[in-house]
Amino acid sequence: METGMRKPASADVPASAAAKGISRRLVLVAGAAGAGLSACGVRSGRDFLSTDTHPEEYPTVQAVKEMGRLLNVGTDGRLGIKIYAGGQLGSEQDTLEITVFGGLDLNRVNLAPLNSIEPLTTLPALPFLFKSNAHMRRALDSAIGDEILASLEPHGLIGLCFYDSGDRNFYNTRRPIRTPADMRGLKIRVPGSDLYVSMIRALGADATPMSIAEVYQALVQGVIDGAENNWPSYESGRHFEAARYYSLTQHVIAPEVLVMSKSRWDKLDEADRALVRQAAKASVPYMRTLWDQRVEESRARLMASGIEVNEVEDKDAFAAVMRPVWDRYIVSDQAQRLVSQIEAMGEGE
Ligand code: GTR
Repeated sequence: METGMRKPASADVPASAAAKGISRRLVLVAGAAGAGLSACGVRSGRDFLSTDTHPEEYPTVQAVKEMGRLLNVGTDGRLGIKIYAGGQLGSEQDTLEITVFGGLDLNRVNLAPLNSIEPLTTLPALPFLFKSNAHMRRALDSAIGDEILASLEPHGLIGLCFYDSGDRNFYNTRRPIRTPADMRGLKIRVPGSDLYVSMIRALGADATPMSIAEVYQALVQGVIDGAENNWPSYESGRHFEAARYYSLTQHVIAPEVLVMSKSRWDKLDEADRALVRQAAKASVPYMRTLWDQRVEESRARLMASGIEVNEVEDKDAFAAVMRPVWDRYIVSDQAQRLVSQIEAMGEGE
């Protein structure tokens, strides 16, 4: 989970970054990266700098670590990855900006913060599009996934691979959610994405976009009533301590994505680009194994903690209310074709 709140701007922070609330630490790391220095100031030139909002032991962080190991082995130590985990460099939105202008080389984010940058990234998060995790994996392992990854390049990002994020479920401090009507009037945190705002509004609830780092405090203080996320994030952000009702709506099954700064990519030769792509792809099955284990472990620990979990008998009722938002986000022939291909593909496995 992201740890600190944003630090106040200081004299060390360039005015443009300060205006955007980008942390001083991030600016320092970005400066070091630009100068080809490692985080401790020793010239290394070999480590790609990467960031993740999740803590060290989370499967996304471990997967990028594995990618770094593979790069290291494949290049006799010439290439590697240094990861700043735990959101220490700031929110996904802020670190993405830094990645685009080359201050960070790699960034593991959810698709949500990319939604405002590239419309095709909203497609995998359309409510009730994927029927299961297997369906999502099949679609994103195919040419459909490659097309969505490639759509990031004009925005200064190279999409390297997708990682799992399981299914997102609603949780809140007030009541179990069994029918869409139970959502009415609740204040629900969403990531900074219009699609998520639309979904929540369709349910008659109030959408409050905020960074995941702020959710725990907002729940405790009653600024929001709830949020939505997968089992591991609900657990690792300690959101379950404040919001005890976890309701299995499974409304979104969207992946995480690993991106590289295009400005860094452009400086690599063809052989190194191929190595980076291969190592990223090779980290995907590794991540999936860790992910499946982590979901089970988180679920077991959470159940033992005494939260109230409920199955949702009639998911079609949620789909009926939430699916109409699709029309607002399927805004090109390309998007329509990709969605039709995903639907026609079936679940597989
Ligand atoms: C998690 C995801 C994070 C972050 C978070 C959120 O599932 O792994 O990258 O996007 O959701 O809701 O902000």
